[in-house]
Amino acid sequence: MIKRYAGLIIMILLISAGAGLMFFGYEAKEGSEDISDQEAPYEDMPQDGKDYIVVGFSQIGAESDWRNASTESFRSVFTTENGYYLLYEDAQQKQENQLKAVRNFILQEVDYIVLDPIVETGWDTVLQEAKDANIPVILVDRQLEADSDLYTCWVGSDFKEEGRLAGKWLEDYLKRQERAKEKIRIVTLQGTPRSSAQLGRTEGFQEVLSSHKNWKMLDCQSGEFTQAKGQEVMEGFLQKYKDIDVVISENDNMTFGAVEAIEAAGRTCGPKGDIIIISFDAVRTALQYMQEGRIHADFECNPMLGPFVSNIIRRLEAGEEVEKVEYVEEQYFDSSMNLSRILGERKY
Ligand code: GYE
Repeated sequence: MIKRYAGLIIMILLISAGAGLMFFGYEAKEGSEDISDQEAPYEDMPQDGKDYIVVGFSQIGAESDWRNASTESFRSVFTTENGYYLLYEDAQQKQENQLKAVRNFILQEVDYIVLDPIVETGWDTVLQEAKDANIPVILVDRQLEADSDLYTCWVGSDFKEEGRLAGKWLEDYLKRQERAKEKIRIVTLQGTPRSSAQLGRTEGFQEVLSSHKNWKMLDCQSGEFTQAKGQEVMEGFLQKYKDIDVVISENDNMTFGAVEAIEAAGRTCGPKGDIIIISFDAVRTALQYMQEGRIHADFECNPMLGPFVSNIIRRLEAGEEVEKVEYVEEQYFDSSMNLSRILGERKY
């Protein structure tokens, strides 16, 4: 904010100096840049004298329902009514776009940078640049590998725990079905490779898998967290493997694609069908799929991180300490629950 005012004052001084030169007959040469024509740093920021907190948010993309709910959460909290001016950048699934966005935020002298890192590695240099510019970086959702001095804090989900819970759920379910000793053939639709959501969910499930000699992981392939790719990968699995007992799908949109592929191949899934489907995110449409008896269980990942980040910023503004790492609360859903009641209260 202060930086911004300093910028404005300098601009006013330069404009007045320019006007003064013209008054004394020093006209600017044709084609040379007239400072008064330069774009204001924050184009649509209301010029009402209020002291807005400028937040640059680098979002990953729009690959899933979860992601869209996340974007909506930030957009609805970081409004001018709430005292913020939001610079939003969609990286369209590319780390290079995120690096560019963060560098632009630094050039624009934002007050805070919020980053949801697509993958875990490759951030050290840009984080150092933000640190050198004294701009706090708040990480959300996915995590990254870097010296913890290079960012202020992180808030998001425990992906490894989600994977572990999914494994435990399968263990219990098979017991209840009296299939605990049977050979269980599993395939996994993984998310974006090297993203912390993919790594954590894979590792957590793997932990439980390794304690069951009769569970066999036939294949793991990335469906990039999208419905189209999830469907394509599942079609491949169905052609390659005659017997598949369980599909672990690392997000709901890949699950929608997988269910499509299974049904198109004349196979069945869900509690009354022959393939067990376990999914992650628990967005509304997935819970509807569960209600229709097409998926078994879904492990929630909370996308509503906007209010958490706003709270962090308010505390930082007040000079308070914030938690370095903050996990949000999550639950799971399965077809034994009262899904119409749950859907009635569901916000995403
Ligand atoms: O599960 C998936 C999204 O990072 C937790 O990204 C997020 C994941 C989420 O595309 O749907």
